[in-house]
Amino acid sequence: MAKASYKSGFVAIVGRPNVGKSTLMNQVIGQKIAIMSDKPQTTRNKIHGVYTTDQMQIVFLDTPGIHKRQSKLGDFMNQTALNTLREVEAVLFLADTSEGFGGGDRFIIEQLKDVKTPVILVLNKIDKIEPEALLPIIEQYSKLHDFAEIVPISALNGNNVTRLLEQVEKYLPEGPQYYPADQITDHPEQFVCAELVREKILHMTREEVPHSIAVSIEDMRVQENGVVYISAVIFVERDSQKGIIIGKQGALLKEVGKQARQDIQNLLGSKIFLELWVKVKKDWRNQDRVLRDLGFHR
Ligand code: GDP
Ligand code: MG
Ligand code: K
Repeated sequence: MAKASYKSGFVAIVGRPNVGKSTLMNQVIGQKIAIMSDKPQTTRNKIHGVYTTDQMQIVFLDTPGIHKRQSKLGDFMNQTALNTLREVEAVLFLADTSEGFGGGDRFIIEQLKDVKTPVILVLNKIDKIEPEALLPIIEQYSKLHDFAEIVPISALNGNNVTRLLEQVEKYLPEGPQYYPADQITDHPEQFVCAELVREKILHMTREEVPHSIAVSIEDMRVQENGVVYISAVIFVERDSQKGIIIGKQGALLKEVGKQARQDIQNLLGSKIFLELWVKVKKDWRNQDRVLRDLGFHR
C-alpha cells in the first residue's frame, strides 16, 4: 500500500563555496558524515547523502566541480558536474543571502541554463539578514533564471528546511528505496579511506606485499562523542602476506593504522577511531561478488 506510492530520486546541490551546502546536508541528514572537510576541492567525487523517511528517499549529490576554474581537471570536473545535473530529478541551487549576488553565482546560473532539470533556488543564511531584505533578493534572483521554486532557509539552525524537503518531494517520481534506511552516505569517503590504508601498506611493505591486496571498509559511523568509527579489513591472498602486514608484534599494522588515521582525520576534519583487521581470502580477485563488495563495480 504505502510502498506503491513511495517516492525517491537523486538531487544535486550546487552553489559557490561557503554558501552552506555541507551545512544543509548535515542539517538534513542529521549527522556530520556528509562532507566534513572545510577545505574546498577535497571532495572530487560526488558525495551522496541519503535522506530517508516512510514516504520518500532523497539521495543528495554534491557537485564540487561546478565553479570557475582554468585547469583541464577543472574542465573535466565541470563536465562531470553538468552530466550529473542532467541526470537528477532536481537541482538545489544554494545562494548566500548575507553575501549578495556574486560572479560565482552568475557562473553557476549560466551553467544551469544548459540543463532542463528543475532548479530550486535555496536562499540560505536568512538568520543573518533582516526579513525586509529578503524580497529584493528574491526579485533579483528571479530575473536571472526561471526557478521551479524559491525557498529561503537557514541551514545552520534548520529554519524552513522541512519545507524545502517538501518542495523537493514534489519533483520525485515514484521509485524504490535505493539505500537501506540507516545508510546515510554512499561510497566516496569509504573508498578514499580504503585507498589511504592501502597506500600506507604498499608504502611500508614495499615489494613484499603485492598490489593485489584490497581494503574494505566494513563499518563507518559517527559515534555519540563525535568520533568517526571506522573498521577496515585488509584482504590478502596468503598467510605469509598476512604475517608481513601485521609485522613483529603487530608493529607494522600499528604504524599503518597510525599514518592512515592521520590522513583520514585530515580528510574528514574530524576525530577518527580506526580499527584494522587482516584476513586471508584466497583468489579474491576472481570472485565477482567479493569484487562488488569491495566497490570495484564503480
Ligand atoms: P559549503 O562550502 O557550501 O559546503 O559551505 P559550508 O556548509 O561549509 O558553510 C560555510 C560556512 O557558512 C560555515 O561556517 C557555516 O557554519 C556557515 N553557514 C552555513 N549555513 C549557514 C546559515 O544558514 N546561517 C549561518 N549564519 N551560517 C551558515
Ligand atoms: Mg562544503
Ligand atoms: K566549505
